[in-house]
Amino acid sequence: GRGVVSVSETTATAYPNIALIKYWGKRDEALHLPVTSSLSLTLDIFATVTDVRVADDLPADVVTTADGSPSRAFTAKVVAFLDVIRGMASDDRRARVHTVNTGPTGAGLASSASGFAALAVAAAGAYGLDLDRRALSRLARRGSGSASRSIYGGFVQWHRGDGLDTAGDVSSYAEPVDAPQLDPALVVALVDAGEKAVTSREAMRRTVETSPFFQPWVDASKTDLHDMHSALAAGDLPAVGEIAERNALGMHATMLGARPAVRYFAPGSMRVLDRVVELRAAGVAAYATMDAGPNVKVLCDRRDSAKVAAAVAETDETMQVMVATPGPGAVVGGT
Ligand code: 2P0
Repeated sequence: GRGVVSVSETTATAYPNIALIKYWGKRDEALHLPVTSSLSLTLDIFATVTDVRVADDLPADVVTTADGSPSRAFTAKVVAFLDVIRGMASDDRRARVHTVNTGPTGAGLASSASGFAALAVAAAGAYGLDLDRRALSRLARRGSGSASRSIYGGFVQWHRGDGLDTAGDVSSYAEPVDAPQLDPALVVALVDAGEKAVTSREAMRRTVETSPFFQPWVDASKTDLHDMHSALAAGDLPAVGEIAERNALGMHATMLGARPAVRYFAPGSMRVLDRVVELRAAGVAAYATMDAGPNVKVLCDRRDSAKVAAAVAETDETMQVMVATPGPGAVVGGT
């Protein structure tokens, strides 16, 4: 240095998103280019707040979380992500990253989506990159595919994009999808808030490489996405829910077909899925979706959310049940 330490710091907040049309499988592992396009709803709970402080007197990146220091694997992902940003900014300085997650980590509740969306916004700011939303969504994708969607609030589509390398990277971004007539809620049933046994990254890879059911789901997903756009535009919640549920269960079927199989369903998940079927039989429009973990999220109208939450909670008195509604995109600043 020149005897003066230069420091720049940015804090950002982002929320998780839950996919109604899932992202499952990559066509490029390094750039996180997906096999399919996906569509999600950003939530208003479980925010991640991340602070990035760049200083030229730091010998190495330092990553901390609310409960101390994170796993080696998490730190390695953050450092790799910062390397991408340093390349874009032509800036070699190291950074101190502090991240606070208000939701459970690694339990299929999209902590990596809120985490890398917040990190993308905070690190872009701290390294002085002036990026628009689309560029931020492409950047967040480099940390975790689903993070591209958490740059925006509400309903969001992440385009698979075309081609590989630069062409793929440029065309695989997220953008918001309008659904002005819908007033949805997602009831989140925390069947098990612990860390999952198989990471989604490993589970995806195994599914793509070994499951005979993967390609049929990819084909079906195209139809699901098309139908989902019609349902969102029409404000047809039962149609949105039916499409989301079939897409999610189909994704889990691809995993059950992997060798060895990947199974995220737990007994408690099944009880919630049964309860959702009972709710529908009783005339309540409620539809389930599940990600890379045993937790179940139930899509319904906001007016039905208390009733749905109570019905879901009855399946296990010890289980935590939360009601989420559409949340905002990633922003600079704390909560
Ligand atoms: C999704 N999931 O669309 C799907 C559905 C889980 C099940 O995106 O490898 O953490 O970092 O790109 O984004 C979770 O995978 O995976 C995920 P990487 P990510 O939300």
